[in-house]
Amino acid sequence: MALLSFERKYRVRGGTIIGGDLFDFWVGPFYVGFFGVTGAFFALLGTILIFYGASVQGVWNPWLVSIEPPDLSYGLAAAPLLEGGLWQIITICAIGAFVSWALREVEICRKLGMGYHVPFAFSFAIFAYVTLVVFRPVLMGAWGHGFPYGIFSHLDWVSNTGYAYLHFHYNPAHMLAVTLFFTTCLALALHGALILSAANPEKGETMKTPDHEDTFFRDFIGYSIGPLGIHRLGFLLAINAGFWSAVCIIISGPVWTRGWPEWWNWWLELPIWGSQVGF
Ligand code: UQ2
Repeated sequence: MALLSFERKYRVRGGTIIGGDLFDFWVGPFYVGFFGVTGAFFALLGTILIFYGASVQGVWNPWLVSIEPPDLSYGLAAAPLLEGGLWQIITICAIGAFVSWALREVEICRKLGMGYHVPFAFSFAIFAYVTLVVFRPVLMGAWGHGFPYGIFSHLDWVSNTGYAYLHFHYNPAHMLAVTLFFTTCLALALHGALILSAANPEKGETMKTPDHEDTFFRDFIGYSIGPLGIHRLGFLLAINAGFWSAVCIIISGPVWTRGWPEWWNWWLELPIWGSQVGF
């Protein structure tokens, strides 16, 4: 079906979760919907508040702008606007905008009669963010455990938080998450390269089909996961990378308070070693 006739067929009313027909329209190429309106509201308000914070601080170098969370002494209370309150409102705006974006994806899926795989996948990224700025701070008793909203300042936070556990790479969930991120890159590099090699031929030649793609990997390693399978694999690798990232930070503090290298003492404490080894 040509794009224009496809759009005439599927750019139709319905599929909204909330608001009925009220916001069920497009602005140019963009579907609006109730969640397009809430998303625009939260994104705009959050952005304005970041600029307001920058102006009060007199910091206009984009690398150095930073909206800091409240001091730990505020605990889980609301802080004054310029002492972390801005960070708290901006966090609400960010979550509001991210969730609106996911629900707008859901409405578009419903219009098209598609599965919810895209919003489901995006929800793992939202989950990882909310773990950093809500779940872990709440479990540790202070909003001050959230990260600051700034380019260099959030890097400092990551470094400091890592060193607070001596060597974060010894965190077993961090190991899993990193491995999943790298494997996601491997899978996408293989997939992108395979598709380009088959579907983007030299001038004058015709493109190859999935049979060629399968045959390449069968010749190469005796196995092809298949053109649908590679997307299932990529999806699983990516959502697990996000999920285990959230796990690796939520257990740092709320579950394990000492250095991560020490966690591995369970290995030395196994009762299988000779008496002269371990403890
Ligand atoms: C494949 C296939 C594709 C692909 C890729 C493979 C025709 C177009 C990349 C090969 C992938 C394999 C063998 C899995 C690799 C495993 C990991 C954990 C990275 O067979 O089908 O479709 O794009």
